[in-house]
Amino acid sequence: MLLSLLLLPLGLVAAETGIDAWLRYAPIPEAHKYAGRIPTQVIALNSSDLSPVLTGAKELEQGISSIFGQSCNVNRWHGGHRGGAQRPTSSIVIGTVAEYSSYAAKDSKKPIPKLVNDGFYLDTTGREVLILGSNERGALYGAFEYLSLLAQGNVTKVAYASNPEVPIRWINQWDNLRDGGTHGSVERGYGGKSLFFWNGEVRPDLTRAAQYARLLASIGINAVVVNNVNANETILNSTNLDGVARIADVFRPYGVQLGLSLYFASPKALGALNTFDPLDQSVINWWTNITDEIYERVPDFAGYLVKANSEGQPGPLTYNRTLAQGANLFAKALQPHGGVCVFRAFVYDSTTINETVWADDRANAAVDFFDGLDDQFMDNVVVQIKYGPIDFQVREAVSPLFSHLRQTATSVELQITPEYLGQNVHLVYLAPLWKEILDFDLRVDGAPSTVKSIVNGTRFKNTLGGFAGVAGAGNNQTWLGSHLAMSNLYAYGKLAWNADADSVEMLQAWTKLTFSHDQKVIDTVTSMSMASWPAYEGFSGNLGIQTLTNILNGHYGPDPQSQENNPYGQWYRADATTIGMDRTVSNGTGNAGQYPPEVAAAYESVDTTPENLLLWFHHLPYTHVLKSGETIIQHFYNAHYNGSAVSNTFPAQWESLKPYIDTQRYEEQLFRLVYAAGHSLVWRDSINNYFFNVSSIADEQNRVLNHPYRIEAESMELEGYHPYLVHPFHAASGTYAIVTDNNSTQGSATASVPFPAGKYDVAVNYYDQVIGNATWELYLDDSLVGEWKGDFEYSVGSARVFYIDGQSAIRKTFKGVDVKANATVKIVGKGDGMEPAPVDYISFLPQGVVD
Ligand code: GCV
Repeated sequence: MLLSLLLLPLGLVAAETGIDAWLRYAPIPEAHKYAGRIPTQVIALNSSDLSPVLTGAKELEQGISSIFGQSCNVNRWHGGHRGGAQRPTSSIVIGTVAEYSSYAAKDSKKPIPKLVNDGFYLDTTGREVLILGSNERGALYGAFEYLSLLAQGNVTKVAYASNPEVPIRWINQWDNLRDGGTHGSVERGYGGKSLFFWNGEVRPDLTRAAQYARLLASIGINAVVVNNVNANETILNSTNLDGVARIADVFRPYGVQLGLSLYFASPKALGALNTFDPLDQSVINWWTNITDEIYERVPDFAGYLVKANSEGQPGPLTYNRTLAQGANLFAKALQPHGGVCVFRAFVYDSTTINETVWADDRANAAVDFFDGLDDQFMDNVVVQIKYGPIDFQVREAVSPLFSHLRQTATSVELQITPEYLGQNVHLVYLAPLWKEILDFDLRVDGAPSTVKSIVNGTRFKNTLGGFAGVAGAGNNQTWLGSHLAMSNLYAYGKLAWNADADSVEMLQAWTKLTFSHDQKVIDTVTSMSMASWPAYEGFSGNLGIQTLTNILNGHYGPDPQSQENNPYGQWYRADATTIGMDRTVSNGTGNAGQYPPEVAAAYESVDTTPENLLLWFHHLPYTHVLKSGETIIQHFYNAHYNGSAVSNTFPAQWESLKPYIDTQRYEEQLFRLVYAAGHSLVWRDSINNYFFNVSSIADEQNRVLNHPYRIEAESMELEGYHPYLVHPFHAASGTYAIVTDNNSTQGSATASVPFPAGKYDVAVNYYDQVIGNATWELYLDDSLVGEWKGDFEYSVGSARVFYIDGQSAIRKTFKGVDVKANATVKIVGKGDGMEPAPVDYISFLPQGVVD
């Protein structure tokens, strides 16, 4: 310990994998200065061995020893004389408020402010530090709060109560029981395989599941739904229910309850009934029995999460029953046990909408489907609503459904795993996006009606409700695939506890806990993270047009065309002169009219619609002039240049932190940032080329399709390589790439360098598919500049990419290369498997130029 304290100021930081996330309890700078101010004993009040109170006590012991190098042993008080535990000058008392009142002597008992379920009181002002929970879980939360202060070097005297604003603070994991298939082990997860399931069953070793519960408890999460909402009925077979009970057992000491997603047709698929009609008595009995069986195994079972009649999932509509009848089927079975049925509002039917019908609109689906059902749901039903009416896009209007359900409790579904926002390969800090949603005022009945006030129950006086976060955590050491992405998980928990938490403050606390107290680290991570969502929006989809990613495959790289001309309803209706969804009542899909009158009126008119949602609500000419004076099309071009330029600043910003961050986390993050900077240029060029092609309107600054530093691969002298027309066309510079003549053969492309002698960053844009590990070599005047392999797929967990397109497009840069006059550049590629060593272009970038 002493050694590590001495080494820290020198910047010699030990390698870390990221598995401890923000719970590293790293020794704080000048820890010795705190000597005498840190308690030396924890007194755990009347706690059983598996109680969250004891977990909290042990966490305090471990944390204080690690942060300050000082022991702080746990003693357990089980009633009777309080001297049972030795009372040194300074101790921490942790327990429930009820236990505290038996423990404390009458004369020294402190008045405790009012606490709601899971709330806690932290008081460091007296001789004893008090950590008191309204319940055992609350006490654990208090322990984590105190440790977080200590780990940030904050020993100021405080006394306050902290209460969660909502009872539902859940994580949804979209974990499949089996790996393989189109979605792998964790659907939309980029951090490895499922923590819970393998080969159709619950994993024998649940060590990581317990560690996950610890991490989640530290940010106030009280339940995890462990299996995919695209559920499989076999989760309910008796082997799996035994397994599920084992997961609940490892969660319990952390106060984390377990929930399950259900396959609506299970009575038929698993129970061998000939129906799954929610009103059929045999179906009702089947669900009642299975629910009772679950509670026998998991007495504190949280409840069910149901995706029905959506994306191929069966549901009550299959039998002409309402969604409320479907939800109540489960709610009734859960009610005697105190469980909750969370029913998802993500219901749409892609077979009934058609882009050529001007009034058709997937964004209308949820309100249409839930119309007239508000007074039909049982009290233990919560309707879980994605933040926008489509699907976790880079920007969406708030879902209008929040304003329609007044008698029904609702929760907001946020996606921590950024399926449409760079899949944790790109950096995107999501708290600012979430806060825009939570703070949005729907003005129901002309009165303040923010989304946060609706889901926390204050607006419509509901007692349930809250937050669901789709986390996508997996079993690699970083949990989410990227170190910097963990700020999103942290911020999600903090916002679910208190939706007013500030994006920067959360980020900075997280940075301190995760990386370093050094101001340079805090400032740099803040600057990168706060710029990241705007940058991503800049180079993906602007003005509310959605992310413009490939929605048919991967949801990762640029592919605007994939959103049009299909029944998935993520359209933006671009033609040669106009673009955008007309969602007005007067002339469009009527979606604006799903909002309460004040908001509807604002969205109805171009002038009063916020510009960042202009094309979400309006169909306009590319030449429409924005408040900035730019036309829509010029705004697209500029935003893509600006956004990708910001992304290209991230690697150097991160590099400036090298002395402060351990090598492993530093290198792993740098790898992603460098890749993402290159990929942001792929995005930029792809989207700009596409819209230039559609609109025929040139970039005023003459950047689009004009790349003076590039040599197109298809224009080089080719041997064993041939030109390849890329689909979509805009995913290649000049629409063509080159591929080797056969998958396993070698090819070369040679050209003379038409630039003056000098120092250049030489960038090769190529494609790395998952179907092989081709190799490339780059030569200048026959001397090797560098060689590399097409093995990107092993280093990141993003969508697996089979094709030569905007998702597999990638850049390799060699910095500061000396190029002689009249040099010859040659690239040699060797195919492997089915990967034909594709190359798009080579750039010779003068120092400081990004292109
Ligand atoms: C779990 C989107 C995602 C799907 C997800 C679905 C949902 O369509 O791409 O992977 O399925 O939303 O939220 O149910």
